[in-house]
Amino acid sequence: MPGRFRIYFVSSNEHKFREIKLVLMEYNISAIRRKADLKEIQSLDLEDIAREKAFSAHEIVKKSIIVEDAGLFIDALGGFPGPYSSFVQQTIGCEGILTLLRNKLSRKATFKSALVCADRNGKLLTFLGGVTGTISQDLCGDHGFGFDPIFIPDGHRDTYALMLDAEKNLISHRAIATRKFADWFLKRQRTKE
Ligand code: ITT
Repeated sequence: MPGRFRIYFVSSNEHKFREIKLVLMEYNISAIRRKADLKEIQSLDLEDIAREKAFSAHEIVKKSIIVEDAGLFIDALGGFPGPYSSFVQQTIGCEGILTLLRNKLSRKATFKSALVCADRNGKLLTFLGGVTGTISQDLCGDHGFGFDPIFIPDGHRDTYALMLDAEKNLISHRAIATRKFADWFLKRQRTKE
């Protein structure tokens, strides 16, 4: 059943869309996907990257939109791959990260998400989410995407890839940012009514 409210989610990534859509359904908000490979600026700050993406997405869609930028920040690698997560996933992948961590004492990492909403007039608002965890010794699990098979969130024994979307959505960096957005969005709709 379609939600009472609608928002466009602009992304090239089907997995991110599925996760965000599921969270927003809880708030009666329908996420509609617009596929676009948005230009990404070079920055060490996910928020800056997401805001630029939101600006470009709004130029294309010309309606209220959300975009999201996420990255895995590994302590022993000085925060790498962080904003370079997409490139690193496409090149050395999860196995490459495990190789880089061989012999490292710390396997601590943080998954971060920056979700940016551009309203109808192009005004930008940012919502952040983060989850700390550890990098597993081996790849584990078939669900999800990207670095899911090697990230174990704190307080859990399983990697993200051993969780179904609905389970990952109870705790993930993306779900935290998305829930912050949904709370703000619904509050704004109520003040309009
Ligand atoms: P957009 O078009 O929305 O930008 P993208 O795939 O480039 O899609 P991001 O820049 O947000 O998405 O993420 C960069 C990469 O980080 C992504 O391709 C994955 O490899 C990895 N990643 C992001 N979120 C993840 C998650 O929840 N679980 C596992 N890997 C993730």
